[in-house]
Amino acid sequence: MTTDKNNQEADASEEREYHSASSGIFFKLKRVLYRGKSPYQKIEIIENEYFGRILLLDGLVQTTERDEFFYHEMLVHPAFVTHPAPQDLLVIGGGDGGVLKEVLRYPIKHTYLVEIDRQVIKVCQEYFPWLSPSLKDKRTELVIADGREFIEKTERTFDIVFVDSSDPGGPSTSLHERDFYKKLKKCLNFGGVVVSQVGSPFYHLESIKKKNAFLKRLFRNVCFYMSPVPTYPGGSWCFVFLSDEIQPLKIKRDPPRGLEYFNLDIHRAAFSLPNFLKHLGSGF
Ligand code: AG3
Repeated sequence: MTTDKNNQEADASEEREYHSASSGIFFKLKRVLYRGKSPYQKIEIIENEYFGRILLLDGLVQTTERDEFFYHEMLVHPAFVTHPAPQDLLVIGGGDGGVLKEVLRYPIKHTYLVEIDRQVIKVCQEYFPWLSPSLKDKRTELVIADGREFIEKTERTFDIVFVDSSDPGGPSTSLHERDFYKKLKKCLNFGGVVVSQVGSPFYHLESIKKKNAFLKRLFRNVCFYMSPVPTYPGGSWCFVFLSDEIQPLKIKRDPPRGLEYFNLDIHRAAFSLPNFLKHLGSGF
């Protein structure tokens, strides 16, 4: 039996994210690099022996040094290998710079990064310096704003939009709603694509089903795909590829060299869904 003292020690030396009321993931703390509160959320950067540096927002794991490539490569490259000539890009969220790092591997003209929380950008520049050079690239235009308000106001249109939100509940809530996608659609060029993270296919299935229901009314092609992300709930993550014109299995180009996870076999396989998700989406 554990004593109260042991429990206290365990709490102080670990960071935990609960995935359900009775299960989750824990990280032994090697060091706490930053703990703070912005007007939007609690921001933490910790160091763990195995995963290296870890960013948590409101206690939810966003990025780890060791496994960030699964998520960032799988959010970005499927749209790039299927869009014929993406030039104007928009990234909503993604203040750690990981999505931009992948986007800027391609010869694009311009990308916005629209992040609501300037403190996330600031601490990630300090503690994840290998992700953030992309923020200083001359093709990048940084905007500190709410993603939904930005798309409501902008007169620009885009070839690909990446929605790198956190879970619904905190400042990302509006990025999971129908109204946001309806407005986003108006910002797309002909042949435009939107890719969003939509959560764990295991823990967040109900929310994925709800999204599917309204997305199918907005876009002709609603194509869910999956990838492992070892530190996210369930270890496997779900994304959605949305377009009226582009089909994700019609591949137009090779990915850049030097990726750690994504290749064209992975691309094709990622769109094969398990039986409990197979009925979702449309347009293949
Ligand atoms: N955005 C998706 C994070 C979702 C994680 N959810 C969780 N741990 N419950 C990641 C941002 C990385 N650029």
